[in-house]
Amino acid sequence: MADGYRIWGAEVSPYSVKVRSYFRYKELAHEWIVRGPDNMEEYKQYSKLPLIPTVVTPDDEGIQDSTPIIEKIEARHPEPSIHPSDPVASFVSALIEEFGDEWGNKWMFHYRWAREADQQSAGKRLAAAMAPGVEGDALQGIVDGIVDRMVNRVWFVGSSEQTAPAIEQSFKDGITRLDAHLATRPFLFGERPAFGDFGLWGQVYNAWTDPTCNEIIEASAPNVVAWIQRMLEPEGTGDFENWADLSPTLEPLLEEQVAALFLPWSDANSRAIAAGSEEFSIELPSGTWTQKPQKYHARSLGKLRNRYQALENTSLLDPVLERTNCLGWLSGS
Ligand SMILES: N[C@@H](CCC(=O)N[C@@H](CS)C(=O)NCC(=O)O)C(=O)O
Repeated sequence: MADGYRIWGAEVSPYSVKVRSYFRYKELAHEWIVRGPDNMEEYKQYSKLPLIPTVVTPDDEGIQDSTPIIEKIEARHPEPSIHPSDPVASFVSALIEEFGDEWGNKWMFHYRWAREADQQSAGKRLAAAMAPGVEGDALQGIVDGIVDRMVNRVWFVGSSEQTAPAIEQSFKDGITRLDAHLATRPFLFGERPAFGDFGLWGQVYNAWTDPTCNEIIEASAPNVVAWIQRMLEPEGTGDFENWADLSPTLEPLLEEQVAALFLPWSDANSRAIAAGSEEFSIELPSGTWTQKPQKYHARSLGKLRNRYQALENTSLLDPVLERTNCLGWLSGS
């Protein structure tokens, strides 16, 4: 039995750094293990799926999937809580966590593999972890293989010539909204990080490590830059804010990004999975969006809807969800 937790991950993996940021915030003893050839066999023993992060608990249980990982660890170590006590803020935090994981990932993944400079930058960092010590032409050969594989996989998250302008506009608009919101607070929900910070941050931080997104964020969003850096080793036990204080700058993000783009996309994706369709198309305000459905996201939308339906009293939450056009997508009405 080890003293602490072990996290298999990589700096280039948004879900891995999300979980690491959470462990750092909670001050839980852990070892960060960059998955590579030297530890692959051990990694496999604990991983049902070939994905990172994989967390191994002190009693030697392997757990995967960043959202359930955080939920499980939070149940074991509830203080300091990552869930605001204000019921509206608490649900919105979970909504933003899901938005970050699923839509923020489209931002990051699309930009990372769309342009030569980003492909090479990420390809080199991935290759360095996969083949430590390899240099020169041999390293470039690995980079080229990675880039080729990833560029041919961007359709998986819905990135294509058709959707590229919509994804890039969504990223820029989202960053602008986040910057305004973070102008007067260190974290999305107040003086300490919430569930929503971790999910969204993993993606935005990774985007920031890539040249094109780095330039956009650095040029236009100083408060987002400060938050990106703060969330690497988050600290803070101050209070979460009430919804009344958060709403003026968070509701525009909910309305323009979560309700107008992400939830209709997620609902259409989930219907396509249920119908066994090979492909789905949806009209978003940014234009037609066509892609192959993503099974994992249908499950996570189901979990978010269950979270909403399990709430005993939604009298404060519903007007906010209604006003921002999120309600119908969550309540099924
Ligand atoms: N839903 C999972 C997604 C994990 C995931 O997609 N991980 C990616 C890296 S960010 C991965 O492991 N891809 C395959 C690989 O790198 O071998 C989570 O939240 O942990």
